[in-house]
Amino acid sequence: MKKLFGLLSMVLLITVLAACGNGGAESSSGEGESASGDSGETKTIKAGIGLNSDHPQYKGLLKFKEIVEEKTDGAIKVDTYHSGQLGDDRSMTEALQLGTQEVVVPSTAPLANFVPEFSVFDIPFLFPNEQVADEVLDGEVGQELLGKLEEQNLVGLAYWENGFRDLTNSERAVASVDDFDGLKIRTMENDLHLDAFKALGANPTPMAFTELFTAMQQGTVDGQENPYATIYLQKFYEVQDHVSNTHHIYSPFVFLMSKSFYDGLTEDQQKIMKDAAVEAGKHERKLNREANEKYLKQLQEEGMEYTEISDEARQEMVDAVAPVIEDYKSKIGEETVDKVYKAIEEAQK
Ligand code: TK8
Repeated sequence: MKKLFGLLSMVLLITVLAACGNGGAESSSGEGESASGDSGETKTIKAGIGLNSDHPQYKGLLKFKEIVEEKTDGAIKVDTYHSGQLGDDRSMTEALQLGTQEVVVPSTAPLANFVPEFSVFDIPFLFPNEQVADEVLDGEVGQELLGKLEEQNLVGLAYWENGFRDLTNSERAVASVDDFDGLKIRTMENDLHLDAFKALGANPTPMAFTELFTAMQQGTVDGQENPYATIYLQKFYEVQDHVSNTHHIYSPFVFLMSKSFYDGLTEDQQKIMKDAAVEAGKHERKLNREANEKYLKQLQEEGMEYTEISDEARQEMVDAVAPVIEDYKSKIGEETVDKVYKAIEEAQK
């Protein structure tokens, strides 16, 4: 009897797992179902990110979970995974396309491999500050770009923030373009980043974030670039000695949902997803800005040497990457580039 019961619960478990695993693609929930799920069927969202549980990105994901589970009365459950437990940005995005994962919040840079227009945000020194970035991303052109993700079986629900990126390395203090000479810098998997660092004189290598710590530890690369919050919370100070406020790029995150899962939801549920992604994003942006403000000091307390980039030195960097930007305009799409530049101008009025 005991054995039979064990067998039955096993079968039940497998059935439940299979139902969750298909990402709701063959959803039986039907059109008329309310947000709270009249049929009593529970859907589970597997949501993964690359950063660890101390990072605002994870706090944002927990906020999303809280809102969704409350607003759907438990009809949709959210399981959260951090630290690349489900993979890196690129492989998780592919999992969304396949319908084996429902949510990921990647940087926009690797997304350019799916929708080239996203590379517009990889133009160095594009956004002057976070407020302008918010306006452009949450405004018309930002939302238009999210729409392009549909062709890739992805639904872009909101922009979150990774933030302004700063350079760290284990070789030398970087104060100007000359100091980049030959530095082995890990970049995100993005061609524009790669070419921009080459133009600065560095020796860049693209690599998934999940490989980065070990690569720095083993000396495969000398350095990397990420916002202070990541440098601190991922303990990069343990393997990096120098940090400079290059602020060379503002890195957005995009909150992505698998299209097959999203399409299987009721209209009410879809709205709950969108609202929750936006709301959680506001929370994440706020925490992230607080974090980026406080962690530079803590990095110095951990023993990193801080080098300030003068206005003059930054202008040299702007000039060094200018030909690369020119070259990429047509690859990104002139129309998108122009629209973004215009929106930035508008936002500064
Ligand atoms: C986390 C990444 C990461 C990004 C990078 O998954 O790869 O350097 O800045 O933080 O999105």
